[in-house]
Amino acid sequence: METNTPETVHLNNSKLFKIDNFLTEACCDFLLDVIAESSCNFIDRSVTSVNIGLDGSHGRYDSMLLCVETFPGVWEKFFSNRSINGIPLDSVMVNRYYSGDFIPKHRDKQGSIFTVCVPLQTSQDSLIFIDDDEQQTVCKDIKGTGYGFFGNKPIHYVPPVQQSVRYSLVCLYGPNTY
Ligand SMILES: O=C(O)CCC(=O)C(=O)O
Ligand SMILES: [Fe+2]
Repeated sequence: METNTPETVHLNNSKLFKIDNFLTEACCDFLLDVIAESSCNFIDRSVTSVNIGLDGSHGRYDSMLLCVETFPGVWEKFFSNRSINGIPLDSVMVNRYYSGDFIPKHRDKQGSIFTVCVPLQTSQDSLIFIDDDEQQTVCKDIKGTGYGFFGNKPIHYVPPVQQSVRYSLVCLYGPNTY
């Protein structure tokens, strides 16, 4: 984000929140170019650092770490000095899903305080949250919109992706243990 301004969110009961224009379209396009040039940095999450589902199943997607150490210029331009409710942005995982890739229903394992997921394209694909009453909140992919949650309790999943490729950022606020 060009302005690098801190952000404030108000938590509802389900601890989910939405941030419109978390990243501008131009920023998403810039990041898509960076990602296209960094293809060799992605790891296969079906075999390494597997995001194991509640039922023990494995998802299928790739990811790449974007942080001050790995991409200092990009970090400085778009991510440094960002915070939510005073908690600083620590690092960003870039997720890549090819058609049919998915993440099963899971709770995140990392210990971040806030997590904001940001699709880098608009499409029919989505991120879905499930609350304690089995109610689903479908977050359709809207380029640059942030879908956030507090803590690592919310159950969520990415249904099999329909696009030929889907990119999303997983922005982690607060000290992390991956
Ligand atoms: O790609 C997304 O929208 C969500 C990713 C996710 O839940 C995760 O990486 O744990
Ligand atoms: Fe997750």
